[in-house]
Amino acid sequence: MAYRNLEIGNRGGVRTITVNRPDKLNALNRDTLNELTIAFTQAAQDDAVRAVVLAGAGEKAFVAGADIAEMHGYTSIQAQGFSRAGQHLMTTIERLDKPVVARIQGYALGGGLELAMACHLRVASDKAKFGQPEINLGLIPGFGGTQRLLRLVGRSATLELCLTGTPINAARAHALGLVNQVVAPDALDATVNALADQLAAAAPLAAAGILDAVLQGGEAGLDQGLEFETQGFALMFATQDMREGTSAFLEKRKAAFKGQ
Ligand code: CO8
Repeated sequence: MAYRNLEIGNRGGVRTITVNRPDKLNALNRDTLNELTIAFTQAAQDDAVRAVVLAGAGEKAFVAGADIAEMHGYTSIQAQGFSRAGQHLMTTIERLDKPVVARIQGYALGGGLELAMACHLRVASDKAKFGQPEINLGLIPGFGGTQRLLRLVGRSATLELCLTGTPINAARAHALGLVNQVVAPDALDATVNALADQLAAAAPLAAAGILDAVLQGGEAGLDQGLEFETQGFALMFATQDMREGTSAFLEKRKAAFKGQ
């Protein structure tokens, strides 16, 4: 399908989805939200895709938030629909059964930070900036920011970011556990590509099982989460990949996983 606001690339088992509105710092308007939802749904359905990289076009921003110009005229009902569409997208990304890496080179603000937080891993340039500036617009985060930020960095930092609206730099984001890696801008692509390649080469059903146990199990109580893990662990013994992985270890060779 042809997208107006996205660019799609494929490299081996890695699909790259790039938000492509650099003149608006990749702000998320309704069309872009819809296109992203379609692109991630297609990535989920395509067996050739083993890992996804989500990026923003241009040097300045990953995504500078929801499109303020579009939101400005919304009624409450339209805002509700917009928020729901955003939440649906974020949940679609988070529940993808293949790993998703956010490549963050500049601003990740508001809906942009929420989008990055819906991804499973985040790699940032040391020039990146992270924030929930909605309060400066008389708003609160609406694409899951209050909830995913809370789960990633805890209550104290979440309240600081949301109540002050002041962005933090990449070093602080790393110290808080908001991003997995921070690298120099000219090392960003190589780092993201190496990570995505590693994820794409891993056993796909095991990756799906880990995502499920951590994300779904993590929302349940400990006993329920551990039971989730036991069920997922046992399920792996029905896969060819588990036989292949353990055989390869015993035969001292590299495993070739097929996702079966
Ligand atoms: N929406 C729309 N346009 C934007 C946005 C945005 N979020 N961010 C930047 N742009 C546009 C600017 O308007 C400008 O367009 P133009 O050239 O036509 O005037 C262009 O991008 C370049 O931006 P600047 O000239 O402002 O670039 P600067 O380098 O001077 O500043 C900043 C960069 C600091 C990132 C600045 O652009 C900025 O503060 N942007 C807004 C950041 C923000 O507040 N984001 C949060 C938005 S609210 C949100 O995300 C809520 C999500 C949940 C919604 C739930 C729905 C109910």
